[in-house]
Amino acid sequence: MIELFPLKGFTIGGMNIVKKIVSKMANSLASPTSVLSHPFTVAVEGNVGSGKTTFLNYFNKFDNVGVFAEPIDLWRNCNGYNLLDLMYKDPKKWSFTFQSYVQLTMLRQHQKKIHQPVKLMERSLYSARYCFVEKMSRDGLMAAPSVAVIDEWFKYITKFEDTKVDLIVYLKTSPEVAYERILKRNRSEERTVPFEYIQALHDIHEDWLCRKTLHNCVAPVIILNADLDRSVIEEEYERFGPHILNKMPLQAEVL
Ligand code: TTP
Ligand code: MG
Repeated sequence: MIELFPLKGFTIGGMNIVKKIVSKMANSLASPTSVLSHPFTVAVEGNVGSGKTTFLNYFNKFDNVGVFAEPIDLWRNCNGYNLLDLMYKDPKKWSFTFQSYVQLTMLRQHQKKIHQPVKLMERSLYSARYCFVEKMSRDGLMAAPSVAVIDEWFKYITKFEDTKVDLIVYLKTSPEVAYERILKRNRSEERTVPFEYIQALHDIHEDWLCRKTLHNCVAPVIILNADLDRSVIEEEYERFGPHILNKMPLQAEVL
């Protein structure tokens, strides 16, 4: 330890007590392993194409925020298999496999430890279950026994692991805008996604996060107008910045 200033202290049983305390404090401040057990955790939710990644990129510049983008690269390459592509090509066959892997990789995101006091995640275990598995189940693309297995894992994980979300930021888009963005970015796996799918996912997000009629809304929700163009969207982010960075408690009117 670097001696910042000379300390005399006093001695008990051959130990200089003041030096010992200062040394402990300095070590705990400098230690690269000083992680927080539960950072203020913000899940960024919203339809496919709502701009979650753009939102995360904006908040990445703050020193006190740890940002976790969705593990889509893993979904595209699970031991050489593109599960996202398989799921869109043959959803009846692959939805369960895909959603099982989504659930595992999202759990890992929840478990990741950080040094910053705020953790910003693109999606969560919750939207995977409450929006996507929900949709696949409604459409008969995932059979009831498969949904039951996903649910058993979901219940076990959320009971025994720290998957707590403290705030949800809902990037609300109209389905038309989300669909236009999906077409524009042209992700190869998403080429066959019809507008009706995006419309239905929108309704499910709305039921879950706005109307609160579907499943369990696990945290307070901030709703942003994510239809806004990229050129002005940062103003919308900044409006809610203090809440997202946990610097201002939420007032009822923004919920
Ligand atoms: P999103 O999780 O919505 O991510 P995105 O990058 O498309 O969103 P944004 O533009 O707002 O950044 O979806 C990624 C892809 O994965 C999309 O094709 C939908 C699919 N998906 C599922 O099928 N099941 C799931 O559980 C999740 C989380 C995504
Ligand atoms: Mg994204």
